[in-house]
Amino acid sequence: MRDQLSLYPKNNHSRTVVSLDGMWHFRFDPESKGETEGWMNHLDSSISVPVPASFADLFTDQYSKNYCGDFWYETDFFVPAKEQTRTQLRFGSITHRGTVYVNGMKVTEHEGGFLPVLCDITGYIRAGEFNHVAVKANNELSESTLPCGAVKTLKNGTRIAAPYFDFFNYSGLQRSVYLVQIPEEHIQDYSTVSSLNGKDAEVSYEVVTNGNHEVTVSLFDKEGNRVAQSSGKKGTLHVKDAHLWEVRNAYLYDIKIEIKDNGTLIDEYCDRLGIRTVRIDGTKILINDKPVYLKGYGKHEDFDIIGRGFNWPLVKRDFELMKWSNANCFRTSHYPYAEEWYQFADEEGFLIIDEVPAVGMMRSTHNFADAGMGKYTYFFETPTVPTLLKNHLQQVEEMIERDKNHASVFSYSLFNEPETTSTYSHDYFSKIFEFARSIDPQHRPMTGAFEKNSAPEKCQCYMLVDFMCLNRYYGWYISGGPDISDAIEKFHDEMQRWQAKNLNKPFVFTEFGTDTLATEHKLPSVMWAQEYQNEYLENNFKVFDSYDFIQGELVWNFADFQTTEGIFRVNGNKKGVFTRERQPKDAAFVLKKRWENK
Ligand code: BDP
Repeated sequence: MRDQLSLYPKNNHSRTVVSLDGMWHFRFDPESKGETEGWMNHLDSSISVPVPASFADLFTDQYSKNYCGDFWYETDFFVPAKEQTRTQLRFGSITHRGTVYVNGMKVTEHEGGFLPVLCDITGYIRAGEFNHVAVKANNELSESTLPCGAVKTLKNGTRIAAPYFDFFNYSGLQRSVYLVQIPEEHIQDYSTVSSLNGKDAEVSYEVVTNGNHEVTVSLFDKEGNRVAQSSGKKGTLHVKDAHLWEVRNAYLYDIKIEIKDNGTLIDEYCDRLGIRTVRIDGTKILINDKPVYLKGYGKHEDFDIIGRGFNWPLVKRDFELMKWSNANCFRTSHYPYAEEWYQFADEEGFLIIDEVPAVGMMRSTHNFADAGMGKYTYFFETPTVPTLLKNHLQQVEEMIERDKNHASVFSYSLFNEPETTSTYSHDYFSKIFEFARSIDPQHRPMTGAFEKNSAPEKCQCYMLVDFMCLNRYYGWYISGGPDISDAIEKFHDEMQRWQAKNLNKPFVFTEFGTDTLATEHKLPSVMWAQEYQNEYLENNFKVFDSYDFIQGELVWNFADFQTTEGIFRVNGNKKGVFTRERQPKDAAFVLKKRWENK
């Protein structure tokens, strides 16, 4: 078995982690000639760019911002000489795909831009010396890779992205890169599943190592007292009077896994562990057997200049704002985020719907508007589908592999707004759901976000999900402005049709919102003004509160974010409750008040 992605790099007695973040050399390769010209050995005429960051907003020219094709990064790194060691490079992500070369030799290739790339470089490096890493990355979109889109060639030959999704096609080395040294015999992976037994809890675990030495697993409370221990690669930790990880009241234990040879430490790995259960019971979502109503946001990894680049201060600020507004949940729309988001959510007691980058599964560059207009593009009836399915399954596997131990992750979302009205889509998604269910040790509820075309009478996929997630824009894309009273009637009409189906499943709104300019105020309200956003929200809340199977509301979006340019977007999508600079629009106070007592 290969080393798994769940082990976020950590320094300890047996492991050494060195950050390779900083300035790297960079070069666009529009003619894809880098490989034949040997750029993996040395990047001539390169410029310096920071890692982690998207490259798009670092520059002042259109060409660089919208560049679509191959591009290269390189840097030198020192490898400390150590006995009996495996050396790895771990990229938080390479967007959307990449080939990694060490000292000119190809080490690995990886498809998908939002999950880690782990390379064993032991056989490629010179220990005790400087070594060279080059990455050939590529950010083209197609209908056989995730997220879906196309590449458009302008008359002058320039290629640009044509996303079938509503966020800018940011790319590059957007997450941290680490050099990791671990012992030859080491912990490759672990997973845990908690169950409750009165006041006590049981944490069953499975550890994967590449050797036969003894494994011990211990659990420590916040004060550092060992509260449970077990040995063997599989076992159970019995925790008396367990402190549970509760929503917005997190308690984290430390789990310590050790491999020892007659008492001598070979390898260790420590992690935070929240004890909690997740269950759907009829129309209720239960965490630790208590119903929870989801309050929060669909988000993006998005900020000025850094694009989708990972940034701890931004994580901190976003959690402060979410807490201030009394939220308890967010969806990682529309791709798995950097791992640090999940670590912090574990600490802050936030629930996460973790989403795979299956977005744009309708052939349209105005997907968001077409989502409610009955458009049908035969997406799951084209020859690209087998490759798309392969990539989709791979990314579901890597996402669950990476995130399976986070207490915050209570559900996986396996799509956003695909076409779902054909038997082809049903066949496609049946395979995705069946696979996802078979690999999640915690058997979390699986879901996906449905657009309005997925109407109760037409949708062929709602039966696949454990709880329904609806993206609805009654009062924005449908009957907006002076027509808002029609919007509410239409909204009720749809909800009554769902109700009549008696699905006996929770429903969560994973998107609803209006584009709102932080500068605009008007009475009576007009679309795009802050007053309209508030009225729209209040109207939507009245609908939500009329059906007891509705168990959550995640507003679209937490903050304004960058998109492709177009007549629908004013320097990006402005549906943020907060501005892109993370300051509140008036709607933030409306939500804060509602969620205080919800
Ligand atoms: C939905 C998409 C989301 C868009 C949103 C919008 O899921 O990515 O940003 O609409 O239009 O269709 O704001």
